[in-house]
Amino acid sequence: MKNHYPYIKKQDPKVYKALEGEETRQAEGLELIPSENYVSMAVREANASALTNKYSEGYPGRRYYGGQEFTDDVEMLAIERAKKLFGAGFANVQPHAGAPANIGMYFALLEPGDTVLGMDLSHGGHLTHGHPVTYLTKIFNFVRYKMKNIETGEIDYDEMRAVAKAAKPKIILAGYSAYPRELDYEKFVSIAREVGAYAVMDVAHIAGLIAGRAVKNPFDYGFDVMTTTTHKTLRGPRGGMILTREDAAIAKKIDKAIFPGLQGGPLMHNIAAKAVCFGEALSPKFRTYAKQILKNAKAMEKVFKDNDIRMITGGTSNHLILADVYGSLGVSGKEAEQVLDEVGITLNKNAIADDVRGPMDPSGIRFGTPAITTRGFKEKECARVAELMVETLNQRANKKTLKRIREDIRKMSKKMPIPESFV
Ligand code: DSN
Repeated sequence: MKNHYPYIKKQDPKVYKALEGEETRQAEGLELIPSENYVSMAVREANASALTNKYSEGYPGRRYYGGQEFTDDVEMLAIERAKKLFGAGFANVQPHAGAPANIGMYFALLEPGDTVLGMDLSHGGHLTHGHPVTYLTKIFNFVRYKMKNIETGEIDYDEMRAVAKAAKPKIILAGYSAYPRELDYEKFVSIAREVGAYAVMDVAHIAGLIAGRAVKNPFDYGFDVMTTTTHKTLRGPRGGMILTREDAAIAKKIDKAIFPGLQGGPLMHNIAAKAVCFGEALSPKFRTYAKQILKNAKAMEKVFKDNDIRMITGGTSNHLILADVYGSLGVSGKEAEQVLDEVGITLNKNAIADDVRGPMDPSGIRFGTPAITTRGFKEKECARVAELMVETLNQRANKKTLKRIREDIRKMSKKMPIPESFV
C-alpha cells in the first residue's frame, strides 16, 4: 500500500493510522455527498505548503507583517483567476469557509436590525440563510420564501414579491444546499430592484457548474454579489470566497468586513490551493467535467424514477437529488444512510420539504455526482450505482446481498481510481 504520509508515519502512528484509514475509505468506496469532491494532488500540495507558516493580515500590497513577497503573488493569482472564472469585477478569497463568506457578506451590506429574504431551510436553504439556531438571527431579521409546488420545485415568486414589499429586505438571497433545480434569476433581480435590495446568491453548491458553463451565471442576470465555497463542484480546497459583479463601493465594504471585521490572518496555504484549483477550473477540460456532472445526475434520476422513488421537485436539473426514501420505501433517511455506508456508498440523510419526520432521522437522502464524475464515471456507471443503491435499500435486511454489493462497489472503485491530476 502507498505510504502517503512518511513523516507522520514515523512521528505519530495514531494520527497516521486514521489518515491512511481515510485514504482507503475514499479509494475503496464511492462518494455521493453532493458537497464533497476529490481534489488534485496539486491542490493538496499547495494546501500542505510552507505558506502554512505565514501570517499575512491585510490584503496584497497592504499587509501588517513583513515577508510578503510570495503571499502577495499567490493571493493576486487567486483573485485574478477567480474574477476570470466567474466574470466578476472583484473577489475576496480570504473567507475560511462558506459560513464566514456569508457572515462577511451580511456584515458588509447590512446594519444590525436589517432584513434578509432567504430560502426556507426545510425547502432547500442553508443554516447561514437565517436559521433560528444561528447567532445571525440575533443581529438580523430573516424572512423566507418557499416552493409553491414541491413536486416541480417551482418557487412561489408572487409570495416572494409580497413578502419583499411588506418586509423591505436589504438583501434578497438566492441559493441553496438541497434544491435540485435552477432558479429564475430574472425574477429574483427584478424583485430586488423593485424593493431596493441587493440581489445576492450563495452559489456554494453550483460554483463549479457556473465556472464550467454548465448552468447559468447569476452575474449575467444582474446579481450584485455571489458567495461561495471553493470545494464542492468547484473541486478546490475547503474554503470560501465573495465575488461582486462590478468593482463598486461594496467591494471595499466586503474587504473591510472580512478583515479586520470578521477574521484575522488569512490561511495563505489555503489561498494558494484556491489559486491552483481556479487554474484547473479555467481549463477546457473542466467544462467537460461540469457538463458530465449534470448528465450523470440525470442518469441516476432515471433509475430512481423507474423504481417509483419520489424525488423532491420530481428530479434534478443540477448535480444533486433529494429522494423521499421514507415515503417511497418505508426506510428512514438515517437507516438508508447507514445501510448505504455499509456497502461503500457515502451520502447523507436529509430533511425533505414539509418532512413528517424529525431532522435527526428525516425522510430523505441527498446525493449527487460531483465526486464520482471526477473519478471518470459516465452515465452507464452512474446508472449502475443508482441500481445498486435501490437494491441495497430494498434488500437492507439481506446480509448476503449487502456483502455482494459491497464487493461490486469495491471493484468499481478500483477500476476507476481517484485521479491524481486533471490537467
Ligand atoms: N455542509 C454543506 C453541504 O453539505 O451542503 C453546506 O454547508
